[in-house]
Formats: sequence, structure tokens, C-alpha cells
Amino acid sequence: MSRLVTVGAAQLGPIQRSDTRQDVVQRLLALMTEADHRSCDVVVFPELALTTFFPRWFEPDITKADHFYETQMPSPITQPLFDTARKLGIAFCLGYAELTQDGHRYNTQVLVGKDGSFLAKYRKVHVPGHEHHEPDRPFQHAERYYFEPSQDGFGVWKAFGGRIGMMICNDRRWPETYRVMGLKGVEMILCGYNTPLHYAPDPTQDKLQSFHNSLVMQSGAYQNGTWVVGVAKGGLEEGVASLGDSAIIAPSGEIMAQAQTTDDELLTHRCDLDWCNNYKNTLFDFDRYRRPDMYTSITAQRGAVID
Ligand code: CDT
Repeated sequence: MSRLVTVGAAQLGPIQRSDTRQDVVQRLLALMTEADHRSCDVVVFPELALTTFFPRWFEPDITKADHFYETQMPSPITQPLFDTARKLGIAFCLGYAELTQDGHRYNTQVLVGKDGSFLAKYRKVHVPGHEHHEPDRPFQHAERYYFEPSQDGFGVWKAFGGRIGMMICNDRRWPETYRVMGLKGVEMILCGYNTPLHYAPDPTQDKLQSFHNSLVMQSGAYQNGTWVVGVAKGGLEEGVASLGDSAIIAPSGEIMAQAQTTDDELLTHRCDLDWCNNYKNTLFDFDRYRRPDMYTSITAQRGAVID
């Protein structure tokens, strides 16, 4: 028996500051329509998919950036996404900046079901970058100013006949992200990202952006026996070049589909969730082979610690 989920990784090209939400929603709807033609069950959009990646600018009065955030989901502008999900019978996963009623700011991703109903919300745990203006950088990465890290941790939800998890961009670089979800039996992780090619704190990493992106998602998939769907907002956005390379990765760690452009592009794959068991029940049978007693405390280690 197979549990098949056809997933669409809906990569976006750049969103410029002058692009309206309505413009962007039209692009997302076009990708959903194409996903329908390609029989997708679920479409995954990138991190902060409704606006330009605004943490590249430092705005000392944060309230002047409020217009980049959503205060409700759906809103009158995003409602067509929910209506289209229901009409086409396609679920979607969408990243956006969230401003809550009580003034909290999160980097958020929602999962919406095939009937247009809300299934799950995830807020980014690993928030990278810096809190203060750093004028020597060619552009800012002030995510830690614009977003607070989530205290909710990593959820795994039952959907599409399997166990679905979510993570956002920098989360994908941390093995704990995958392992916490892996311990909850995750079978498909949905991840949106915005990754500038230039990393100001250590430019030697610039040429490795594509390699590191694949490295972390392929190893996270393999070591936890799960599908990983990584979806970029790529291309040249407000003068900043960002990585494309969206990919659908199997529990074997193999890339089954990968973006060829840094523009709006839909990649699809028919994912068999039962393939996860080939890894979860063998090499990565956690109950049989993991050694949590060896991981919980450094004092549990009998080996030498070299000063
Ligand atoms: N959006 C996001 O998390 N981007 C980071 C960029 C590197 S940290 C400045 C990433 O991990 O891809």
C-alpha cells in the first residue's frame, strides 16, 4: 500500500517593495491553478511570501513597518487563496509576517486544508540575523529586530493521510529542528526560505549557499526518514540576490525535483509517505538504536573531555 501525496513547491521570484499584496496574491493564484493542472494535493509557498523581504531595511520606528505584517489571516486580500483552495480542492502552506492583536511579531507559516479551512500554524523558532542597525553591511538582515522567536516549538499535524511538520528558513540549518519532528514521527516537512547569497559576517560562505542549502535539507530528510519540501523566494529582490534551488527531497536524502530558475516556478512530485518507513524502521529505528541516555547530559559521557 502507498500513501501518495502530490506536492507542489511553488517557488517565487523576487517581490519588489512597490509590488502590491494584490499583485502577489495573483501570482500565488496562478501557481495554484498550475498546481491544479498537475494534480497537486498541496502547494507550498516561500517564507514571507506576501511581501518583499523587508528585514533587509532597518526602520527605527518599527510601527512604520506594520504594513508588511498581516493582522488577520485570511484578510480581504488573502481570502481568494482560501476560496481557491476550496474551489480546486488544493491545500496550501503560506509564509507571512504576523502581527498579533497584543502586539507580538512573528515569522509565521500556515497550513490550510483542501476545504479552505485552517489546519495548523507554525512560528519560526530559529530567528537569525541581528537586533540592531549594522550600517557597515551592504544590506541588513534584521530579523531579530522584526520578529521574536516562537516559544511554541515544532508541531507535527495529521494531514493528507500522514504526519506533516513545518519549519521556516534558518530552522532548516539546525539538526534539532528535524529531530524534534522526527521524534514525533514526521513524514513530510514543509519549509519556506529567503536566503541572500551574500552573508556579511563571513563572505567565504557566499559561494557555498547552494551547497549548504542542499546539505542540511538532504541530511535532515535522510536522518529522520522524512520528505522535505524546501521552497525559495529567489532572484534579485531590491538589489539583493537570493538563492533559488527549491527542492523536493525524499526520505532517502535524494533530490526528486529541483528548481531550474530563480523565478516563479512550480515543481511537483508524487511523494509516497510509506517510503519513510524504509528508513524509520531500519537504520533510523529510533526506539531500537538511539541512545538518548548518552545525549541528555554531558556528565553522562564517560569519555575524556579535552580542555
Ligand atoms: N530568512 C532566513 O532565515 N535566512 C537565513 C539567512 C542567513 S542568516 C543572515 C537563512 O538561514 O537562510
